[in-house]
Amino acid sequence: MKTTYKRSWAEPYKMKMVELLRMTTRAQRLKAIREAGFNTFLLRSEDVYIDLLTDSGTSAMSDHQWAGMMLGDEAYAGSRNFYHLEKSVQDHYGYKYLIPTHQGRGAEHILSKILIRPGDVIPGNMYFTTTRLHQELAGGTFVDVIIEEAHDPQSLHPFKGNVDLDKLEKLIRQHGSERIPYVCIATNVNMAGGQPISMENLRELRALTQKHGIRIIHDMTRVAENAYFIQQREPEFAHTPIREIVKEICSYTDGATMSAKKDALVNIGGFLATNEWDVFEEARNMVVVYEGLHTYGGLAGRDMEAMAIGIKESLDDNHIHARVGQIEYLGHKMEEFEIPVVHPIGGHGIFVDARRFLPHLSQDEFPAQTLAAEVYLDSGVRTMERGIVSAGRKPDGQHYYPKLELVRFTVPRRVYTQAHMDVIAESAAAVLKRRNRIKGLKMVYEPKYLRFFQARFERL
Ligand code: PM9
Repeated sequence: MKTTYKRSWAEPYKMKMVELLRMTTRAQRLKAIREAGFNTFLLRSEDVYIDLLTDSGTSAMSDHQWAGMMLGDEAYAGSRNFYHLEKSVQDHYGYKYLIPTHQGRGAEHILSKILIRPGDVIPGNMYFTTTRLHQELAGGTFVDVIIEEAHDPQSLHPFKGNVDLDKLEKLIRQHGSERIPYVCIATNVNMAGGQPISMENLRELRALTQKHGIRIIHDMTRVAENAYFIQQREPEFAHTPIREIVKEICSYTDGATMSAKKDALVNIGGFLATNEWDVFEEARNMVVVYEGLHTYGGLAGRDMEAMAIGIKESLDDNHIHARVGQIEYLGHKMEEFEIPVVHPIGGHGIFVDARRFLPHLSQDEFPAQTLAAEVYLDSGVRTMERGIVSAGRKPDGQHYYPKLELVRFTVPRRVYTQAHMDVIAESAAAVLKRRNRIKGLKMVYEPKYLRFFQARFERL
């Protein structure tokens, strides 16, 4: 779907400092990617020109956030930055109780341990790697209840993050609501290509879960980007500010896990938020075992201060319009080069369909892993595999074979320019031109958990 925008957007900030990048030759990159076992996670960042591995912890902070870092109160207990963060979460998202954690998975770990009992089922709008693993480690089974369109890279559905309510209802009938501790709802679903859930769907989901007495836990890692799509695509919200849309989204949920390294514009940090006193009390006790005291949860005071300020900045309409505008610019550029991208264009990056890009490779030859390595080799642009390697293995040891076999060109917030976007699209186009000569990979080392981070490959 081509989004038409009437006037050019531009960033609502200017640059005060720059970070110099190292340019490399193809020979240097070949050596680097071989040493990295054809896994872009194992490259040294010094060997990367434009880093689109992730939007996680890679944002540029504002001068206000940096000034906030100087106000860090590094007391072991009761830091004033904790209280500022708590107020920021309450004011902007509306959740009552806050437990800071070192990052998103810290919150997932604690929440899963508290709410999931062995044999429980956790429905969700597509899996996320760390989230599902924590659910499984707590004895639960994740069940995907996202709409079918989400698994089709070419479907133009405007809200591919929506829950299929019939699927969910069937699951509730099958297992009983007592075996479903919560429905796990991600805003702007990462693994589907940064695709939003609609407010309409959320309202219906809320009504259904309330009927059955089931909680909704919100993975709010990219909630502001989701709010942008609601504003653009649901007529009721065309004139509603992003911050109000975000607050309404959160109001339909009972608690949240957050990786603040994305939307909230910080390099480290996350939290667990809940409206339930009992859950809070248990989490507050558990956080001291795994993360740190409940008023810092593994973070320095300065990091909590940067997060409190980042949350506010992330909900500014001009910020989010420029943020997603840059992604759309890159997406349209790629479309001009006929690169098979996931549609509609998502909120945090461009997802390239590796099955269509490299149709001669079977999924067992790791097309997305191969493509990520080839793009790096071409230009030093680092991307990430989001296909069979990321999906990992089922508890019974079999591979998950996801329908989506994607390479994610993830754009950090407030970091790169439009010219960088041009270079990125041109590099993908250069690889497309010689795609017939590209051979697949075989996995030669596979770690037990979250294998995509450290697996190693060789060329076939
Ligand atoms: N997401 C990403 O690059 C970083 C690590 S996985 C490659 O997309 C969601 C929707 C995420 C996410 C991390 C986490 C975990 C939870 N939910 O990385 O632990 O996208 O802060 O958050 C990554 P942490």
